[in-house]
Amino acid sequence: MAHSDSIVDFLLKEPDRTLSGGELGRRIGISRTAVWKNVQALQKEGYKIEVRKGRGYKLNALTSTPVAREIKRGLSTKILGRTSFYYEEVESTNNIAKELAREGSAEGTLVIAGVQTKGRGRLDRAWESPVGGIYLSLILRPGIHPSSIARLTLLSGLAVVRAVKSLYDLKVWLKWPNDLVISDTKLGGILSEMEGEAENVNFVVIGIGINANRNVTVDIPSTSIKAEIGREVDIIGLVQEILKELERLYLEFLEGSTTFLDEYKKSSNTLGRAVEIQGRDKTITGRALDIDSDGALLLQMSDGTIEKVLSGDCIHLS
Ligand code: BT5
Repeated sequence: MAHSDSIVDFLLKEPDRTLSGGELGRRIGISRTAVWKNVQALQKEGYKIEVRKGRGYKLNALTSTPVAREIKRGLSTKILGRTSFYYEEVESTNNIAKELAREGSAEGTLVIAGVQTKGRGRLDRAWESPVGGIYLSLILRPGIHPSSIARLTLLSGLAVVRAVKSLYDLKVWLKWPNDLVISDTKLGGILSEMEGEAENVNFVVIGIGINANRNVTVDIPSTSIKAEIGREVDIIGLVQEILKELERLYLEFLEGSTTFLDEYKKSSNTLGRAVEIQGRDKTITGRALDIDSDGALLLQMSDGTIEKVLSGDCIHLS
């Protein structure tokens, strides 16, 4: 355990006491100066540690920054987020997660950042990632056929819907294939990426971006949870809840369950609408009829035929 982790744990165990540097140092086996250096680092991470001259340290509040030790505290999952890495600033959490996955990092490894300087959407579009948002990526090793990965995008969206509903009683809708929206304004998005061979997936990285405490200005209408509920979001609590819900859904998915699909459909704001799907090669228009177990959108065309679409940008026309 890192010394800073021990300092937080000792201060947290005795919230009403002021613990001297000497006492903390003795308990952990480091010098008073080392204690002081660690306290300074913790303060920088956002921990409200009061320094009482000549007496010692008192913890007034934990940090709201999603550092690994706080994500882990009270985390109820068995796989997701058991190993986690927090960065104040990165280019893209998906890029780091992919590197870690290539080096063999365990399933469930979480990469989370305060800011992304090159956050990515699909097709290398930019994802605005200022401080105050949630930017996380998870490594999964589901051992599935590449064609099933679209389902993981749906599952991840559903996990966010469940988590935001349970913590904030706020309804998030899922715009096929990967948007999280509230009243047709974008709250977040999912970016699933995989590496593997034709028949087998080596790993999948699920990237989730959510405007939690910060609104962004982009080329489409967007919103944040804070703007919707009128108060600050507990980012650590929300991340833990998303991990809990996603793990539940993921384990069911691995057992072959497709029950999530009905729940997904109930949260879809695409179904039943006239839509335009802009694919790589063509754009088609039709009515969004259904979503199948592969995560594909079934479109009813004007001549009554059904087209199955696996990916593309979806524009709601009605
Ligand atoms: C997405 O792409 O919606 C997937 C976004 C995934 C972001 C996460 S953050 C953690 C992980 N690390 C990464 O680098 N990425 C993932 P797409 O459907 O292509 O939507 C991109 C479009 O959304 C942009 O072209 C803008 O129009 C809009 N946009 C950009 N930033 C936004 C934001 N913060 N909030 C709402 N809309 C945004």
